[in-house]
Amino acid sequence: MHLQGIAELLAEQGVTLILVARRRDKLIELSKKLQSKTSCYVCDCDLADTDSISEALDKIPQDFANIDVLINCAGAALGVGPAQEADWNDWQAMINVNCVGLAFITQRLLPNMVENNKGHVINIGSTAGTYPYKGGNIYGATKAFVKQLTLNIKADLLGTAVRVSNIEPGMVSDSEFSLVRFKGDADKANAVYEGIEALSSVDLANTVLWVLTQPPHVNINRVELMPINQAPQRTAYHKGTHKTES
Ligand code: 8X3
Repeated sequence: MHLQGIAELLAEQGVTLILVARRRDKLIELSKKLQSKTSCYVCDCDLADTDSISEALDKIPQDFANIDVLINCAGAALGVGPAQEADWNDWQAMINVNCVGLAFITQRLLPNMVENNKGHVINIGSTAGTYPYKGGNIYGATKAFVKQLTLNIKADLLGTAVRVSNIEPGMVSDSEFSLVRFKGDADKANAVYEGIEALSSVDLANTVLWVLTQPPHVNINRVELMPINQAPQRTAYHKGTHKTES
């Protein structure tokens, strides 16, 4: 998961962390790994469910409550089929976690940052939010939402020292992203990256750290990164006849 690579790099810097995700056992395992470097609070909640997020945020202990960096790195792609064959439940799940959950937690934490005049919201978007591809349908649309929300929040933050950034990676191979997209079919998930040295969660974490450590007057609005072996797709075309009603 992206969370792990980012948390590990920030722990190296001694940053106090709140680890937020659904699976408590995984979070505890990660926090144990990081405990020699920093203090971590484990906050298990379902980022697709605003009640669950709200309840979890309300339980954050006082020592951790002054949150000045929010990294929205949860997100999912489900399915690779065309829009006309999509399962609505997959679309709803992507909208819930990639858009609703992200917007909700951001909206909850932003007022404190503005009040303190200190903070940074870093969203993990995707190149899919800019470049369309076959089967990208709602996933790309949710990431376009994240990109535009970032830029619009930037406009609202004018006059404050709070920063907001969108990091937009292309293919990242060492997370569960592809496995989730192919619904657990590891062969199909791995085949996507065969012959490509894809980005890693370390590359992503390095980008987060770079964005975060710019001088206070510098706001990185967007960073787009791809493996050397990936490029934005050319405009698609179809040769031959198109289907018409007879
Ligand atoms: C994922 C980017 O190109 O694997 O956010 O769909 S891609």
